[in-house]
Amino acid sequence: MNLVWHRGDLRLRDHPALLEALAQGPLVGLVVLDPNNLKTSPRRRAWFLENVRALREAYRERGGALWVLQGLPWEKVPEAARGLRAKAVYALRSYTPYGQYRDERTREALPVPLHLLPAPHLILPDLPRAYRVYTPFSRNFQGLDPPLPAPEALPRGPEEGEIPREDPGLPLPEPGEEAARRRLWAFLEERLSRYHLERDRLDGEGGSRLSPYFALGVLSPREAAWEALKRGSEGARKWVSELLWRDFSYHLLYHFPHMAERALDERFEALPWKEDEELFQAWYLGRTGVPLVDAAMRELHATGFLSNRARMAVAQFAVKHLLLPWRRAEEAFRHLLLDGDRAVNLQGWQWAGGLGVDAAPYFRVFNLVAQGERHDPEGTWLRRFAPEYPSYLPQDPVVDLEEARRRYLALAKALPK
Ligand code: FAD
Ligand code: IRF
Repeated sequence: MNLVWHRGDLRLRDHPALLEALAQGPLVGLVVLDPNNLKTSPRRRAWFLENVRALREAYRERGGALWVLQGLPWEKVPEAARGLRAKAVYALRSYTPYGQYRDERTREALPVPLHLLPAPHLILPDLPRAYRVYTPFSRNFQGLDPPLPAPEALPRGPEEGEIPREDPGLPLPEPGEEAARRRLWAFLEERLSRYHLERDRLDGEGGSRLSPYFALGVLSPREAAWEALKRGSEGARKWVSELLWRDFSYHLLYHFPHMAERALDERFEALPWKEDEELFQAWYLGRTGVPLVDAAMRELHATGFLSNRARMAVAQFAVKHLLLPWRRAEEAFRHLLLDGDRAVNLQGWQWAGGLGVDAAPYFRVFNLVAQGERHDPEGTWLRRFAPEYPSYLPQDPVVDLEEARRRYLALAKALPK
């Protein structure tokens, strides 16, 4: 008997560890509900739990069994291994700081080997060379191995553990691998070829909305990229380049773990960040008087999703115009997102905020009126989420956009070279 330990890979397809274990004989799947991962918002806990439930169903449909235990992995994985007399534990390697710590600690506590296989990234995060700029990083992409099929049948085994229910407080997308794949297929057929033209829409309808699935590994990014590249349009290449941004995020955090706490370019830590609770709440709740920012933050609270354009705008506004302590804002923002992911969100914030990721020049500051008019030309998105505004012009804003822009530029210019 072997154990296949699922973590951020709640799927059966394109899963090297599952196939490797299957080749060895009988197996049981395992998810550990880890308090270190689950101290987040109810919506995110619920999204994780519902996808675990879907994974258990997928195991059952193939005749297999998924154990779900609650507690610390370095206690629960050895417990499961002993209970099942497992010969080994198989999992996909994690590259995040906590994931690496957890896996080492679990390895030490296990009476049997822990085999960590490379996860199907487009570019493995642990390249020997560390890049801070996306384009040279992306040149490491050398095509893809074809995705692996899901096992048609799984060996029978005992099932153990309840999956708790949690009220997410908002409607969730349909969980599970089959739902993710239906969405992928619809996107590939209906929108992929126009992706490069539509991806900046503020309503997010130009994109795939697959990020909540990618965040939990319900869908394999390698499989998604493989399917897109088969279709080979300009839209497909652009879409795959966004999946590479995802891997770039893991790469950055792997090589520069300090960016979880400080700006990648640490000089920016010296900006006069404003510990102003009222200002923070105005931003967080979407009451800044800047229509684009307010619509975005309210959409995020209501739905757990936001387009990339809107994310860039609200993050940049928080960092550059408001000088809010960016770590706190980044964290609060992440707990609202169903796709919230530490590595990707940190990259997004530090890129949009000009804090050292990529070649994003600090002096680029969005015009939040023009952005709204350009990327929501009919104003439908604005009317939906912030209907009190007749246009993208600020109304009694917490800061004057132009003044705040100049203040930020002067501060940034004065930083030591
Ligand atoms: P699509 O446009 O269909 O792209 C396909 C996939 O590529 C996405 O699902 C996602 O996995 C990946 N991707 C797309 N854009 C990016 C990007 N800029 N960086 C990294 N990966 C990308 N994405 C998250 O998944 N989790 C986060 O916590 C997160 N936080 C962000 C914070 C900020 C400030 C910014 C600017 C971006 C953030 N992003 C985050 C990236 C991006 O906004 C979302 O992945 C995207 O909007 C999701 O929509 P989609 O699935 O329709 O993407
Ligand atoms: N992985 C686990 O093994 N156990 C859990 O309880 C997890 N809960 C999560 C909740 C949310 C909202 C997300 C991800 C998880 N993950 C859990 C996946 C982790 O990201 C993954 O384990 C990673 O390796 C830890 I989003 O850094």
